This record gives sequence, C-alpha cells and structure tokens, in this order.
Amino acid sequence: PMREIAPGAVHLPGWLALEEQQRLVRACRAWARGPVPMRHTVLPGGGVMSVQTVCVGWHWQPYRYTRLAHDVNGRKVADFPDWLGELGRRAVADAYGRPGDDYAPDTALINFYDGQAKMGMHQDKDEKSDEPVVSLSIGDTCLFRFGNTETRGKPYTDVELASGDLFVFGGPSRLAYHGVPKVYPGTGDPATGLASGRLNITMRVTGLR
Ligand code: MD5
Ligand code: FE
Repeated sequence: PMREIAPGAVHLPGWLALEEQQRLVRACRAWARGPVPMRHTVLPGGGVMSVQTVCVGWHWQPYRYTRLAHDVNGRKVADFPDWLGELGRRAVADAYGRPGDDYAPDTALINFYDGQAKMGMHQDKDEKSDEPVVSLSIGDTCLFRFGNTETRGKPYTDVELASGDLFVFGGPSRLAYHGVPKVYPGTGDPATGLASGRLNITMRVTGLR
C-alpha cells in the first residue's frame, strides 16, 4: 500500500525487508563509531539537539555541508557507499513509478532517537538541489508531522512512521516543514538488531562537488 500525503510526499509502509533493515542497522552502528562519531549536534545559538546524528558522504553541521567535520573532530566522514545509492534509486522508482536511475544521492544523515528525543518543525533547505529526500525508518514507531511550505504551524498531517517505512519527499513537498514530536518506546522489533530507539536514514543530493 502507498499513500500520497501531499503532492510529491509518498509514504510506503513496510517497504524495507527485515534483512535490509538489519543491514542498515549494522552499517549505522559502524558509522556511529567513526571516523566522525555520532553525537548530539550543537546549534549556532547554543541549543543541543536531542537526536544524535552521524553523516556519510558529506558532513552536515547547522546549516551547511562540509567534507570535514570541523565542529566534531576535523575528520573526513565515511564515503557514501554504492549500495546505499542503489537503495535510494529503488526507493524513488517505487515511490514515483518512474525510473530512479538518475537519482544520485551523495549524502546520508543518520538520526538516532532515544525515547525522549524529538525534532522540531523545520525545513531541509541546505541542499543546493531540488532532488527528492529519501527517508527510511527502523526501530521504534514515531509520530511524524508533515506540514506546509509556508509556516511551522498548521495545517499539518500527522503520520506514524514504523520500522521499515519509506517516505520520499520531492517536488512541491521538498521544502515542507516537518518534525518528529515523539517516539513510542518499546514498539520496535529487536530482530532488526536495534534493541531500543529509532533510526532514521535520509538520503539527499547536496548539489555540491
Ligand atoms: C526523521 N529527519 O525522522 C526526519 C525524517 C532530518 C529529518 O527531518 O532533517 O533529518 S526525514 C523528513 C524530511 C526530509 C526532507 C524533507 C521533508 C521531510 N519534507 O519535505 O517534509 O529523523
Ligand atoms: Fe528534516
């Protein structure tokens, strides 16, 4: 089953097979250790994000992409693997029913949510490309709030994102406000390899070289 939440915003529940979720959990666990460790990002105003983040391909720091993680340890992040790009192409093809062959994500942001973590309403506009964002969820279910392109507030649509769910944000939805008001602890299947919490992997095209 597939649901179009708004033009270009497509939710495919249960898209990712258990074996693929397990592979992603293993990969994220390795990336979380380094070369640039997973950490709570510190915002320019001094705030600290409750989610923990690690990047591959390009390092994201608020609010730009860099090759070196100047704000953490100055190291180069892990390369963006071919197999992840392949997964992104399959995701775009399945969500939009068009060949995804030309989709070439060059960065992934991996967010880990413990039971208390949230993400406030924001737009993802640090990418210099209008290509879609591919989002994969693993572990505990969360409440995902998909808003509008004009304001942080209403109208918005609340959607539960569970383990294995794919969400693709493109076209007119690419710059929509969105956030994660809560996660539901204990709702994930430990068979994914994740004993608790929620992982979200987003693939993006930075438009940088
Ligand atoms: C998450 N991550 O569950 C969310 C899901 C982030 C982030 O928001 O920036 O890491 S990805 C949702 C997303 C990405 C890009 C565009 C839109 C939604 N959108 O237009 O709604 O950790
Ligand atoms: Fe976002």
